[in-house]
Amino acid sequence: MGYRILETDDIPGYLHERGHWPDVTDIHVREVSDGNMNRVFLASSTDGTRSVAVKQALPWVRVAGPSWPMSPDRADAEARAYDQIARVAPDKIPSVHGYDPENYALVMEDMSDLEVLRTLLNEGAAYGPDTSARIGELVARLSFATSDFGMDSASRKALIAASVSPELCKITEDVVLSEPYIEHEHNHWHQDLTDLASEFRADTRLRTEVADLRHLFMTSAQALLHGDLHTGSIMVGEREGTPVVRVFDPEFSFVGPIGFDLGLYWANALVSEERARALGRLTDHADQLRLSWEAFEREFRALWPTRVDTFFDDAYLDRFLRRVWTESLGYAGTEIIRRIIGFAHLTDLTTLPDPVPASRRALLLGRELIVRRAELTGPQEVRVAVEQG
Ligand code: SR1
Ligand code: MG
Repeated sequence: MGYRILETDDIPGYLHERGHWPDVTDIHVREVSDGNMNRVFLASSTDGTRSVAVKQALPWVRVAGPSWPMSPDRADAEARAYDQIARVAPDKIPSVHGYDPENYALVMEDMSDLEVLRTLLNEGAAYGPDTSARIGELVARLSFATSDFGMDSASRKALIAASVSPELCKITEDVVLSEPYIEHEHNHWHQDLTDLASEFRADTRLRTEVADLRHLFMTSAQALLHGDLHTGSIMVGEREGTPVVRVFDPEFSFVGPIGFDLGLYWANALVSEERARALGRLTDHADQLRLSWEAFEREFRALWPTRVDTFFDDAYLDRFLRRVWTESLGYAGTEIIRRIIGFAHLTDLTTLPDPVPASRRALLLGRELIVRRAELTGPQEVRVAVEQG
């Protein structure tokens, strides 16, 4: 039949045809699309005993419409990433009930009993003791398993080839890693940030450091990434008294530098901290970068004795982790900056009564993280940079 764009009324028949739903008369569907890229529907039975989410990639960027065409192949990348993550951290992603490559549609676990982490943080909730540690563990497990430490060389080459995702990588190379530092029609910012946006465009040292991070993003095939690991790609909550953390939306997945995933998470945690500071309701924000890094490092070191290639010795592990740390800080800086003067902004800041003071602090911190990343040798040094404002 070929690719067809699904509307709300198509979902009952679609789920029935695909074998996901027995009774096509007992199904209620609502569209809950929220991210920039795709459409999402939730389907449930009247008695609430059965429910699924359907996510479909459109042939364009959802928030821009047909004027920004984009191959729906990104759904293939997402399905592949879920498959890989399920091998190492099945409890940290939604269950995937099926992928339909003809329609670029995933049928997945309904997670509407959980909350998007960004939404909770914006409402003033604390992270709690588990969230950032679980994220650090997930990045460690996925990145170790899909690196040359976790896979033999030939399988790795096959993974790299299968995970090539030129269009989605180009979005990141553009909207994260270059456009905010040049004049570009995608860029926009609060009028009271015009001085900093101009200063950043004129800052040649900053530009060269971003060029370095951009080139690393283009060339450093260290491990399979989530590729867009911000707090809007994480759901949290509790099921049967146990804390639950689920990472979703890995459509930007490809084999790239591990620090990109950690850096995106750190940036979003640091921006949520600036929101909380502006509102006078800081809770456990200051701990999150450290907790995620410590969990990442602990898990990566725990996996190290299982590496498939022992030419990589223990001293090399120390060197490798130091590099991942430094690169993560750089990517955190680029993510902060693009979220304030680039294309896609964050509700953490845009919904503040006055977004300007927090945005200024965040922009300046972002630049520090990029240009001083080699000097900031641990979480405590980053704390000093954050608090100096
Ligand atoms: C055109 S897409 C802009 C952003 O939305 C996605 O969620 C990614 O973060 C991307 O950079
Ligand atoms: Mg997304």
